[in-house]
Amino acid sequence: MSIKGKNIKLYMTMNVEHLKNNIRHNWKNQEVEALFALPFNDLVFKAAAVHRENFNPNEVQVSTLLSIKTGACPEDCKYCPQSAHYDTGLKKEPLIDVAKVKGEAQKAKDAGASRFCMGAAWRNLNDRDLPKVEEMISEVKSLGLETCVTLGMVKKEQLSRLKDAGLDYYNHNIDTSEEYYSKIISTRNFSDRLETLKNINEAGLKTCCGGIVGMGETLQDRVKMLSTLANLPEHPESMPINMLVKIEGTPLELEAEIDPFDFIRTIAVARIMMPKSYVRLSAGRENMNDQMQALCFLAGANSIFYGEKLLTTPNPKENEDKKLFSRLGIEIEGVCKQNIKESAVR
Ligand code: SAM
Ligand code: DTB
Ligand code: SF4
Repeated sequence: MSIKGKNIKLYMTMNVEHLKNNIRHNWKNQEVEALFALPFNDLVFKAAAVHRENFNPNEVQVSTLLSIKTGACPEDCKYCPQSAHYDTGLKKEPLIDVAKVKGEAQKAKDAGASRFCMGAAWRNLNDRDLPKVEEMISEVKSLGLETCVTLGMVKKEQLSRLKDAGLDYYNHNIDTSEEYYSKIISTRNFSDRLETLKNINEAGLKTCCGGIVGMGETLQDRVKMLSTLANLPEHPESMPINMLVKIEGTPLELEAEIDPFDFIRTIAVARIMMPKSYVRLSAGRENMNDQMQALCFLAGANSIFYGEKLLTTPNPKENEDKKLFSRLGIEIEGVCKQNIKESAVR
């Protein structure tokens, strides 16, 4: 077959209505492997086709993060600067004041964020901290922002209270494949993660769940991680794909660099498998150039963390992201331009 003929065949198999509503929960690892094995251009083209059938490809949702309790975490996640098991030189901070959270949320809103995500270095949410977290959520919600928290393991009754306080999303990542999980974390197991995800879903909250790429996992681990996510009873509404931020003092400090194309492939496969999920280009953007980020957006990423800090590590400044968006003709989703205070992003 001529190259032209092959391209037409590829296009015919892609440009069909089923791309729109093809929500599947029965992905087989072999099929996912086959997606990863496609030539890069074919994979990105397919992912971009699915993306534009389901979203405006020139819009990106932006969320801002705030660490509400920093460091001294009892868990031993090998990637994390906040684990008490490693000496990363991080300054610990107890649960911060509600007024501080409100101030930071207002700044995030002024800079153009539509969602505010509060993260705590906890193994699980303790009932003792619940009232203060509820207050934080309702204050952020009252500013007209979407709310998200990531607080570790959480019970259904606690989630109902958070929902009543105005919570929209709960972030809880599976991080990697079930098989690789015990190589990365020993203080909890993969089924603990799935149990919490079940609680989130049953409490009627939106799920934000994804993972980390570049922790020394194999291609099979990436395949299995994405299959687990896609085969959940419902696809997570929001799916952060983090590129490992290598932190001095953690066991993954000297991990080998991931090939940027392999990272982009992971985004593309996630987009194809979960057509209606927001795939977030998450941690690691400080180590990505503009071209790599542009390819991630082409491959179906349509959300970012926005603001110069993630939880404890740096992230590109808002004005850098705005410049990149402007060069790519990308608009921030759901935010009226007049609402973004110019002074807030300089
Ligand atoms: N303690 C809670 C938990 O682990 O679920 C919430 C906070 S924890 C910092 C949230 C997520 O941040 C982790 O699941 C992981 O995916 C991500 N993360 C932490 N450190 C990271 C790093 N160095 N590079 C990339 N992602 C990281
Ligand atoms: C997610 O998947 N990535 C964010 C958010 N969810 C909570 C956290 C990234 C943390 C990167 C390391 C740090 O800044 O501490
Ligand atoms: Fe603690 Fe979460 Fe970091 Fe693991 S990822 S050490 S649970 S803060």
